[in-house]
Amino acid sequence: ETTTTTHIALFPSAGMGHLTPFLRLAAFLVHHHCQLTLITINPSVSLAESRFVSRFLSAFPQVAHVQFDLLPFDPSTAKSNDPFFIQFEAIRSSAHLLSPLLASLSPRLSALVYDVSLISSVIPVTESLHLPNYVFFTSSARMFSFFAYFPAIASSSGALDSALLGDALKIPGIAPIPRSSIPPWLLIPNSLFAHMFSEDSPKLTKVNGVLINTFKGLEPEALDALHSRKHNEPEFPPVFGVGPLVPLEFEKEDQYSPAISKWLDEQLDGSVVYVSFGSRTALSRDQIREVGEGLVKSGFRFLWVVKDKKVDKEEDEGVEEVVGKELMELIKEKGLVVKHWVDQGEILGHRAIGGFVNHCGWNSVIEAAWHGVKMLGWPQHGDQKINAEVVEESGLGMWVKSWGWGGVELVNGDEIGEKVREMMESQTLEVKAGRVREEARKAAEIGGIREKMFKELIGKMEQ
Ligand code: BUP
Repeated sequence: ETTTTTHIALFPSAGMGHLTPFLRLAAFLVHHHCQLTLITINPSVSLAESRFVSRFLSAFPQVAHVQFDLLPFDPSTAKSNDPFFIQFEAIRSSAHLLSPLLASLSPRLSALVYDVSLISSVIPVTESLHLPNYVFFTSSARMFSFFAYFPAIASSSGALDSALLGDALKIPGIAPIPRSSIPPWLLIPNSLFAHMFSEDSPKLTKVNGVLINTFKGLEPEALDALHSRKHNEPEFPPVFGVGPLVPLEFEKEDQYSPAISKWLDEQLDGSVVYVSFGSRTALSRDQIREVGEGLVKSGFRFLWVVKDKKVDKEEDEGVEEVVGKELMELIKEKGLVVKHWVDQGEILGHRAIGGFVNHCGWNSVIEAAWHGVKMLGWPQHGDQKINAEVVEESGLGMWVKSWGWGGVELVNGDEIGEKVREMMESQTLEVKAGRVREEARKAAEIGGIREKMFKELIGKMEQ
């Protein structure tokens, strides 16, 4: 019988894309006999987040839970009008309150694991408490390479220096990042992300370790470069590829799953396209309708999750109103369209799913890799084009470079239909995605690289 000695506090940030991998990480740490305290932000931005936390806590009663109450924050002072990013700023400005909270936890903490968006505000706290701090980077290793290299190419305004950038950003050890793939915010002086990257990245020297939800079979290039320090400073912390962090039992959503499973059960193997742009991307009404037309034109059956508002609490219209009555009639014959949270893990694992049209949010990429479902990436914002490059390079899928960032230019239905068909009909992609699945399964085996990484990480925390 192993005794529990390592007490770790976890501090995730806003949005399901951040919370999901954190709670999966938590489940693995419990499995490795760590004692945990989960700190959650009160109030949360979306309903999906509070529901997810409740499900986690009822499945893991041994995990202690502390709510972190944010100080009042005036959104008009924020550098963004996106509710999730406003929350990032609100958390950053309340972070000093963590100090008494962490100091009061018992037994004494071995480490704090926190979201990458909080580096500058958390470090003073962990320094004052002499508490080892670990950053969970909730995107790809390729994106982390970019983050770690950022100070070398930023101008004094914090944004990327256009003159230094040229057509592509050359970071030693990884394939160049084309200018068009750089998150647009980072080219805008004093934007929230330019500010965060330029403030936070140099502070990596004060971080004890970085966790990334990835594995060598998916991202050999970036992980090798990071481990051999081809572009990160020697004094930067070690990187732990703790992935694949995949959907777990506690996540199961029962409310709508039976209807979706029933529909999928009636379809042929590999015949259905699953379409979702993640938890916080609402396409414009016009773009939604083009997507619908494209799916109908592709000739394939489809399961499509529509989002009309960034924040789920604000969704107030029915699917028919959003998609349009006429289109809905056409869709009904070929597809299932829903406007609620679905169990994505279960869907991607269903034998009927043959392809995934997705924005390349990193969790979705990992989930597609886990099930070997080939992807048509359609990056919308932020890190997603850099993630799409990983999707293509690994063989998991394809993406269309001429489709711009989300909301900039309308992509028409004909083109969408054509690309969906190309992806669905590609045998090559199917074989390659199958290989990525094998790599993911190998990494997750008992005695595999994921377990090795967890052991190394916990060993370091125990020192
Ligand atoms: Br929508 C939706 N069901 O209906 P990403 C999402 N998910 O399980 P994002 C569901 O949320 P960021 C749904 O499986 C994934 O684990 C999905 O994270 C799950 O994208 C997660 O894929 C979404 O990283 O976050 O939400 O855009 O922008 O932070 O990448």
